[in-house]
Amino acid sequence: MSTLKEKLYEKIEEQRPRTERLMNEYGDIVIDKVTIAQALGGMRGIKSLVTDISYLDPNEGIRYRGYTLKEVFEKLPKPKGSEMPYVEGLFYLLLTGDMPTEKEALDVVDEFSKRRIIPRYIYEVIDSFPCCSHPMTIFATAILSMHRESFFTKKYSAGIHKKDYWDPMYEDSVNLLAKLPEIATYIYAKIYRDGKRIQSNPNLDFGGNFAFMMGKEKPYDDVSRLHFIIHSDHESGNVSAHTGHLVASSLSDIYLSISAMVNGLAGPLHGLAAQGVLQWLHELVDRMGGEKVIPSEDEIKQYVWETLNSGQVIPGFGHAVLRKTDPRYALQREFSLKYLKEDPIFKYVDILYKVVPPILKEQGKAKNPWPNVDAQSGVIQWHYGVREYDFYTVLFGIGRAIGICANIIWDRALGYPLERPKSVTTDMLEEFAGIKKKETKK
Ligand code: CMX
Repeated sequence: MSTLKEKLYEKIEEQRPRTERLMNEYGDIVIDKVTIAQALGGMRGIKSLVTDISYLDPNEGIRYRGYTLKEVFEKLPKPKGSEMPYVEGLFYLLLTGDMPTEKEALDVVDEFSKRRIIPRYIYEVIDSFPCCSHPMTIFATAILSMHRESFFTKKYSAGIHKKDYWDPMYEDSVNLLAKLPEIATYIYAKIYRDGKRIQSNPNLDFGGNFAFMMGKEKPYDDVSRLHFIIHSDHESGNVSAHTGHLVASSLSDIYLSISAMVNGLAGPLHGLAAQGVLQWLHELVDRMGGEKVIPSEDEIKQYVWETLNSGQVIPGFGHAVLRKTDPRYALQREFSLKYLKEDPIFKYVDILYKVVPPILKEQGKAKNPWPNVDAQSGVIQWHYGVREYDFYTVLFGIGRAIGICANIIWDRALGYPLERPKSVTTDMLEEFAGIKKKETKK
């Protein structure tokens, strides 16, 4: 058994009695109520999911296993000469709740490296897509097609005790996560580089190997580590995490679950906003007459108002839970101020940071006028030469898969059941509201 798996097993044994006690002895304690507005309004804020992997405070932002992002970046072990930590160390932290030592992180690097090679048919699946297919569609399908590799599915058919479900889910998760950089970079090569792919380097870590296969020099390896780590988890209720958890709750394996989560991430109100920001910015750049012309604040204000007045959202701003600037945005901004200060597109993003929040406040609709993670991620990719913005959400998906796999392994370890909330009809809501009498059926 790997060190990580052994540690995980210890943690599962510690955690199970806590969950069982809460369920068996305190199951009737009320933790929330549900209003009509919440039932009609996308279940905002209803406390009905449990995860220990991360917690999102509306004002402070995300914490992974109790650590702020700043602490995560300070404390996780880093490859020599790199500013950003091993992504594999983050997986260790998310799964076990313990900050890994360098050796523990390197064990995971080794485990991922051994499992990185993708089956041949995946290349054929990717190659079979017609031109103009969106990379997220290809990414989701490639993951889905690996369902046949599922160790969990085989074990389940053969008969496995419920308490052991987490074990093959762990194996499937590591098998899948280790392959995501290869799958994504093959898609990138196929769509944007005439199929000219760079083979992986088994001596590199997750972020380093990704940069290598993208054909990028330093510091793109750190850009990749930063990107994957900040996108990995955002508690359980966001569309991608919730989709992954929901699908896995029917005991669908990790390939089915992660493919489904990728589809949720591909929507413009969620991960696709990373692409949306750059698309929207380039419309402005074109209008200004090119990147070299930096618009005035007034010109940008006018553009923002035009977007709002045409009934569209400003991509990269607002959030369903956060009520302050997203710390994931702040971290990327800090990186950009260090490395991209003179980048013309960053200058646009910088002006937007000043201009958009007061406008959204003045408009008075968005509950959170501040920027989210997607407002900054694309400009960094753009700066380092990844200019095909359709691809940005795939990068988000690689990161997000790490957190969701950790969550799903724990779902199985703690025996979380099939998810099945109850629906009501509009008539019933009107009866709750007292505006309609309950009709008795004759
Ligand atoms: N621009 C314009 N209007 C916005 C807005 C924005 N950036 N953010 C919210 N609003 C509007 C909503 O569309 C909604 O309008 P209606 O009442 O007409 O429906 C109103 O303000 C209230 O929305 P809210 O409660 O503040 O926000 P929601 O929880 O409904 O939605 C989110 C959250 C992220 C979908 C929304 O802020 C948005 O559309 N942002 C732009 C897209 C984006 O950046 N998405 C990425 C989020 C991060 C991620 O998941 O990757």
